[in-house]
Amino acid sequence: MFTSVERFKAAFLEKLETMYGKSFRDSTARDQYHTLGHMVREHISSRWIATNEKNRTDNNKQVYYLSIEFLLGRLLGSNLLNLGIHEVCEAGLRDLGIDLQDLEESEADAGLGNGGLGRLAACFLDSLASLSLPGHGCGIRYKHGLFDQKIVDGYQVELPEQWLRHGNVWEVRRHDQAVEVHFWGSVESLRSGDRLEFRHINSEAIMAVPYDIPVVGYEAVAVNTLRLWNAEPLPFPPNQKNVLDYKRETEAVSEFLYPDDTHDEGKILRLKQQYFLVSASLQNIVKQHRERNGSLRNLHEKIAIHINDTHPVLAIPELMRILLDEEKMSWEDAWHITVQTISYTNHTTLSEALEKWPIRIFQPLLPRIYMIVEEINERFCRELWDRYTYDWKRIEDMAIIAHGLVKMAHLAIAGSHSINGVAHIHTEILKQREMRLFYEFYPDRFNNKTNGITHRRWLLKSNPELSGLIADTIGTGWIHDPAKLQDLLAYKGDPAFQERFFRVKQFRKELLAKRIEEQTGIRVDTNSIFDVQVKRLHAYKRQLLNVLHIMHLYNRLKEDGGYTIHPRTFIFGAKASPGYYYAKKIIKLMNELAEKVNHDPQTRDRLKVIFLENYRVSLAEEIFPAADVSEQISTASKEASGTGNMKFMMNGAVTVGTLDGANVEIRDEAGAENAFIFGLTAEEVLRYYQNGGYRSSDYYHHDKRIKKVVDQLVNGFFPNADAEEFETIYDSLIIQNDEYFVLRDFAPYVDIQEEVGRAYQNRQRWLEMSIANVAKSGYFTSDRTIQQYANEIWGIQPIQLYR
Ligand code: DL6
Repeated sequence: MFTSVERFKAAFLEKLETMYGKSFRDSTARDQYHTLGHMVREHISSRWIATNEKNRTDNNKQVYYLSIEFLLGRLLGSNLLNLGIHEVCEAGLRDLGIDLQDLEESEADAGLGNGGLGRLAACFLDSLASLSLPGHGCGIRYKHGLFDQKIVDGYQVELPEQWLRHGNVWEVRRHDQAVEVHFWGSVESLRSGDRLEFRHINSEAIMAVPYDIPVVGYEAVAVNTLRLWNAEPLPFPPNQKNVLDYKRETEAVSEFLYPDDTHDEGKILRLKQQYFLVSASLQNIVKQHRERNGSLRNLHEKIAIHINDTHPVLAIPELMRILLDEEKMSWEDAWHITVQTISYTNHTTLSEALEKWPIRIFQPLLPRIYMIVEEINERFCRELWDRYTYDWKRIEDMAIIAHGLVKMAHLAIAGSHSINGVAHIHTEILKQREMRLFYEFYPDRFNNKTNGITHRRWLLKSNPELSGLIADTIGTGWIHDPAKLQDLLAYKGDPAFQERFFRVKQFRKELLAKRIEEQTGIRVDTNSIFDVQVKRLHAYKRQLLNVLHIMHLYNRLKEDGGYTIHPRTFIFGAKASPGYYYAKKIIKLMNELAEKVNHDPQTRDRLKVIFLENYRVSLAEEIFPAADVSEQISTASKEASGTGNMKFMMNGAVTVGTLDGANVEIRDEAGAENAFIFGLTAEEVLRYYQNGGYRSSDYYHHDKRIKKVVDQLVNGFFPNADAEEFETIYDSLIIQNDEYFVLRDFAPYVDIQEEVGRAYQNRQRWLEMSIANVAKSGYFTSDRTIQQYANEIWGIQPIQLYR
């Protein structure tokens, strides 16, 4: 049905009529989107079945990527691209008077994630399938993804997200593969010969029903599976529980991503979600393995299980439970298989982000799993004792259970054969500092896998204009091998190429300007520098440094009539976690600043501040191609990697950044002359943390520019905010000594931004920098990252499928 425009049109009209029982004339854009979606999914089916069949018959090693987040965004566009049927659909729909882009926009984003960690998981799925590697995702089918953000009077308001409201064309419910997951109850022990056996009794069971989404590789050789589990009640409530209570409590397990965990009830729910994901996935994996191999003895030779951060770390005790209690293995055999099967990625060095569960919550909810964790801990501590006898402090610091808490990162390290960081500097910080004791104990387990992004979504699909220009210039080899983007270096000084490159960027800036006007009513100047910071709102990411710099520019323009700058449009997009008070204040500050600056006749031609509400994958796809400047200004040592930085680079934005996360590798790849690096290094930051010696008030008192902007937070400078509105921010800088060194890095940031402004004035020079960034961005494809995981951690091979 996709082999010619005419066949496609006929099939589309027939499908629409049979699906909706109405004529094409009466159909809505949503009907048309669903029709096309169903056609595409049916088209995928035969490859999907063939891939599964091939995996079954070859009995080759497969990886399962367990993640609490999958930030997929929209799937129609990327599926059409990967299947190579975009053109035929576009042309056929055009003949019918339909704009394919409108249909794409009627798809809700699958926003089952918060930020980088979840989007990385989605990029990895795309790369696995595109490299024909047998790898599948396992996650939760949240009814509501990350909240929808509205800005009301400058404040963030959170609305429940509703991506499933109109159904999801991509998923297939597989009720036949449902499994039970057990909570609460107690553990009974019984002796069987010389073996003590354990049974989880009087538990409360719920049902995990899988919904499968096909993951289509580029040029669709392999179709892998993303399996999302939905929590549903069993037909009869366990333990005579009230039916309605049971239904409500069960459905809550897959209702929201990251439920509020300020109280115990929320903490229990989060832990339930984690076990739900892990238990359902493992039961399923093990069942398939048994069917193919008869026993679990060779599980680690056929299956790799990857845990994305610590949320799925209960995979370790759950696999032990299955091997011990169901397979009746010895502890030693079970442990060997478990460690060889499981690998773990750490995504943060922030200590507050490292999960720790109170025993009082863990033990009653998961009694058998807790017993196993206790045993793992005991054996682990015994090993530590053998090596570090009498070094009580070290053993206490490394223990998995200590001070009433279960430390999930410690469990992950003890139970995995591979532990990786996500950028070179991040891995080094893990090895030398945050996880130093573990690195000393298990030096061979630690390794680095610098993150990547799928160039198919983030260049080919989201920036067809630039992709077209690249293809015209160096051919299409880079689509399969993005390292070939390097061939563009030969053209970076070519005036004709530069001109075309410039026009592509201008075109994308026009498109974004339209979107901005639609959303905010503000018209921005596309000859201004589009200076963009889009990412989650967090103090360490230092959106505040950017804001203070804009306030400073505004002050200078007001004070000094002779001061000139190249006009700039500062664009922000960020969601703050609902309970994160400080982050929400920064959002209010950004919006108040926008209000002030955009309406001042003295400055508004040179400065604009835009806050784009509800930042999400589909909006990101419009933003990256239009950016001139990429703001990557986290406090050095705090950002594990960043992946937005790579998306900007691939679309020709020049980085203004600290030497943090993958910025270091971006600078190395692009060349120091093609990036604007400033501020404290990670070593300097860590030295300050260790030895003290930083006094933010010194910077406040000694730099008039700083004093002015910091005072403006609380002196009535913002007419719509009362004096207390930004007190928390003021206090964080002055009273609490500025934990993230915003004031320390202020002057270097102002200087580098002046350099940016000057560099932009030299159009040729700027274009050279921008082209060099695109040319050297190939390293950051997630295909490279996934190939490294496949070779160095998982030991998986491509499946041999023929078209
Ligand atoms: O590895 C993906 C992504 C990194 O690029 C970001 O630097 C890092 O902050 C993020 N980590 C998380 C985990 N929690 N925290 N904070 O989202 O992972």
